[in-house]
Amino acid sequence: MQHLLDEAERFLTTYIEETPHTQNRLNDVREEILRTGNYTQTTDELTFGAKLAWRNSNRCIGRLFWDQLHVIDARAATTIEAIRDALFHHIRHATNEGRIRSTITIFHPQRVRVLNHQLIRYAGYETVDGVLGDPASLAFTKQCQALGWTGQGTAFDILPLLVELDGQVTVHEIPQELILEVTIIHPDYDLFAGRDIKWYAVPMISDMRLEIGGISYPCAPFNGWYMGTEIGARNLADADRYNLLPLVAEQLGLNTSRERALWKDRALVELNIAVLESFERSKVTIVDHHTSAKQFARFEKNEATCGRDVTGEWSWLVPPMSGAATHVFHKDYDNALQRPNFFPKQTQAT
Ligand code: HEM
Ligand code: NRG
Repeated sequence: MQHLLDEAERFLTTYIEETPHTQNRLNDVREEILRTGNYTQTTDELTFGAKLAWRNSNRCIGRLFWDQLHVIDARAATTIEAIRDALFHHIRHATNEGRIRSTITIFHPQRVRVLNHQLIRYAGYETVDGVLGDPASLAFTKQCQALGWTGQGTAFDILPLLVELDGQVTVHEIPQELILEVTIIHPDYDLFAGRDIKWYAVPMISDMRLEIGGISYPCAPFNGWYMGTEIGARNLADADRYNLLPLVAEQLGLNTSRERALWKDRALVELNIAVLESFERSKVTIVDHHTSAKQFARFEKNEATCGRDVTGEWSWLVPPMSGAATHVFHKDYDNALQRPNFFPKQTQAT
């Protein structure tokens, strides 16, 4: 109770400080907590809180745009149909035919959960020839199959949504017309030997808990757009993901028998060029890591101007290729935790 009172007071004080003209709800909220042990935030408080949570996300290099977040209050969606429709609406609104809008949908704090890691993600299957699809999805894919779902068996099967309402889990296939994907094609080389390689347009994280003013929202899927390296230097490149560097290097005619020939590095560059060019040609929002780092520098400057300290987690902020070519590499960041924020699901509210 005292913890909730303190957190509510801290949040509402920040809200009033940063947005003058706002009605001071402190006394009402304090009274509500003392009377009921809880309080309900207004949609305005939710909106401001979600933006602050993004601003405080130490691992995120995309924070320049923290104030431009579309916040959808879906706390009233408490039937399975309403929840499913709100999730479909999020995907459609965020995707916006490629002109991606940063969006968060906030569901009822107690009754609703989504079990997916991201709203759109590819399945992974164990086969005799190794993993088919995304190895990161093996466990979740099994869970979907145990609930009766079967995929097509391609390397890029879109997983269904697993929605939990009052403890009951249901499976929902996402309509094909809501899913925007980009086929990855290099402008000059056939990188994949004719294989169809693609990625979905919008990363929509659905397994983090949003905390605002002492209230936890375990179901609050959010998205921005991709930084190219997330796809080109990690999802398609990591040895324990799609592991495409050996194929790309071979297609580029590189000598893969000597590490010091830097074939992985050369393959990475061309793969990342292919990702950025393909998104651009498909008119789907994406940012390269150099531009993203520059935008982050502007964020740091803006925050200093407002008299706020920027916290950050260096090992996540530095892009997974050409790190030292960005200013982020050459600075220290204080990884102090500020609230509101997003938390991995397991973490306690303390
Ligand atoms: C992490 C970029 C929007 C919250 C990240 C990462 C990148 C990134 C590159 C590191 C991911 C990784 O290494 O796996 C961007 C870009 C955005 C954007 C380019 C475009 C607008 C957002 C939004 C939110 C957000 C809208 C929330 C409202 C976070 C959080 C993490 C993160 C919480 C850490 C995730 C984790 O711990 O797994 N972002 N982001 N970002 N971002 Fe952003
Ligand atoms: N690396 C993950 C996505 C993590 C979040 N990245 C963002 N977030 N860009 C991947 O799927 O590759 N965002 O909200 O835009």
